[in-house]
Amino acid sequence: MKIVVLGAGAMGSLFGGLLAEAGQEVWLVDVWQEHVEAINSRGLIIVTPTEERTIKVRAVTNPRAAGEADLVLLFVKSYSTEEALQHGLAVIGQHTVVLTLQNGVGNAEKIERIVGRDKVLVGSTSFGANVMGPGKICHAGSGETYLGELDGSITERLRVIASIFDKADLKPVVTDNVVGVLWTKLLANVGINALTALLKVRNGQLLDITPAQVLMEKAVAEALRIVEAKGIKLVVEDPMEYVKKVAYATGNNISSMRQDVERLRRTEIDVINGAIVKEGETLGIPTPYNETLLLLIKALEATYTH
Ligand code: KPL
Repeated sequence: MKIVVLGAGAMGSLFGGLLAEAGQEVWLVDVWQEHVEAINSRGLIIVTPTEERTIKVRAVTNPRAAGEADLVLLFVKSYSTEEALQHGLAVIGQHTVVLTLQNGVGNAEKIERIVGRDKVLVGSTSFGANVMGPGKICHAGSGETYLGELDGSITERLRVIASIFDKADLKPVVTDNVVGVLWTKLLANVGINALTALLKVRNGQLLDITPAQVLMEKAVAEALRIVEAKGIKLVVEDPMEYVKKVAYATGNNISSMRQDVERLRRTEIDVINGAIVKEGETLGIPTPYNETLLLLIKALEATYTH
């Protein structure tokens, strides 16, 4: 299967690298020239706690070079979705399937407006990776990779992709409720990401700071009201406990939003706490804690240029 990864940051490179190692034809596409050049000249280096290995995989800055793909994995930041797809239209043919593995909610809707609903698959992964330098990434942790159709059906194409992911040890789980999976993960991001970025703490420290834990609970409680109003079926029994468990289990992590803020990069706040605020406005549900977190992160982003 020919797989094109749009957005070969840490996670895109990890998925692409593991799939190439498992024998698939993989093309990594990214705007980071140095990363692309390093991968082409000496291979993609994947570092784990026990080993360092080099994988041969193609990398390009211009997706046109890759040609038409069977499967596109979309890993770009949520705010770059439209631009990346427009830029990558050359790889999308009549039979190409586009699988979003991005953070937050609302990405699938953006993609289907460009490529059509029938081409879109949705995924959510709890694998972890960080960029160590051009052409070198750290595989920080393995979890599951949920895969689903937007309408909840279990299709042959889902099974085929799951079997390919399985051979690459990407721990696929085919689900009839991928929307529930996405919203469950969103709750953890709503409770953890903005607060860790604002307080400059690791995920687990939120549990040791009482006012931070109160803010986490308030933001998650607002999100749960939205979940209920939308009739979304979460995939955990006790969502509040789940968010705390994620903070504990990823206790030593520097959240993706804190990393973005520290590197003076735009964050994904719009598809996390921002998504809760937007849904609240549509549904007539007040979301003052999420709105405050959204505005504080936006204010922080605005200071980058001052
Ligand atoms: O997904 C995450 C992120 O940092 O974006 C969490 C779950 C908070 C782990 O760091």
